[in-house]
Amino acid sequence: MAQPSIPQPNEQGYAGLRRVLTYGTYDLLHYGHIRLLQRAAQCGDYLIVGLSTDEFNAIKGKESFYPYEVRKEMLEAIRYVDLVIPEYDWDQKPDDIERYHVDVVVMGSDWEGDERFEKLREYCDVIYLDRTHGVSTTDVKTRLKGEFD
Ligand code: C2G
Repeated sequence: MAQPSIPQPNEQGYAGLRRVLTYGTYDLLHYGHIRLLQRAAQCGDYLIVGLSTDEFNAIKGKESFYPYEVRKEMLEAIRYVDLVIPEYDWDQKPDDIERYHVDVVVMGSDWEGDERFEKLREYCDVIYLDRTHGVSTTDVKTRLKGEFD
């Protein structure tokens, strides 16, 4: 698969263009997702989202309502998102950081302290943003199921 184009270095190199990377399933988009993406975008100048593939979701024990291509289309329509790449396993993050010259990985606070992200401090900054309370894809599914049963 051809790699999506990413900003090339200007005469100052990559100076001044702070790249942010985050990961997630982003199924049934809700305001918790949007608020995370909005704040992640404020951590730099260019926001990349590593979107979990359907196959990786199965590894994570998740089954999304929308398939990858639909979730990707929806994320790409969000003003805060500059690029969406596939997340297909837990171990690709250092390669992503190098390939896209990432300066900071940002995740919601439910991931705070998780070794899979703490180990990335070897490559770039890692920031956890407060998770938005009161909303989750699971809750939305459960409440909708209850209303239509
Ligand atoms: N999030 C949030 N507030 C919520 C729900 C989610 O801030 N109410 C954040 C999560 O912390 C995460 C992002 O939104 O940073 C995406 O959440 P999910 O789609 O649930 O992604 P997740 O299952 O956490 O997958 O390799 C990492 C995984 O792919 C992360």
